[in-house]
Amino acid sequence: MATQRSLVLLKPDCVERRLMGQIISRFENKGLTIVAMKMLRVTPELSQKHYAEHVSKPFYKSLETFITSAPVVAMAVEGPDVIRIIREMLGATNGMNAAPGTIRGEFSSSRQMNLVHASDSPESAERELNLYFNANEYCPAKYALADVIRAPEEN
Ligand code: 3AN
Repeated sequence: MATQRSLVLLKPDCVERRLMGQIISRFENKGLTIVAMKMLRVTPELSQKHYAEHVSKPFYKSLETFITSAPVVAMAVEGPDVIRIIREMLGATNGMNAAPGTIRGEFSSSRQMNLVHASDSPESAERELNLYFNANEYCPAKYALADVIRAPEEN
């Protein structure tokens, strides 16, 4: 299974609701590896780049107002098939439709305030990670317990 990296953003609602720890714990408990992390304020310019596919849509202004409204936490999360796994852990975009047990299913009842963003393809991940991180901000490491999380051939 190919090791991938995904951009995960804890959005303003996640930070303001003090849910950061609970959400990060889910990724750690799953055995995924955080290889970069920072808190920042998304600017309108960064929002327009991040949501390039949505900029011309009627809901974009509201989306930009929301994503720039409070700090976010950006993370690069690494692991085998991690892009699919994290999207499944998040659940459907609209918290009202997200399955119980998923992050949005447990914590969100909104389409906009859906707590977490994660890359939806390897191409998106590369583009999005480059928006938030420089090459020298990654801290890859082999953790002591790696061998009890997955067998070597599963990585
Ligand atoms: P996801 O966060 O699951 O990747 P995207 O990328 O389709 O979902 O949408 C990003 C954000 O854009 C959503 N969190 C939501 O706030 C907003 N959005 C997407 N589609 C709509 C829509 N039809 N109406 C209003 N807002 C939308």
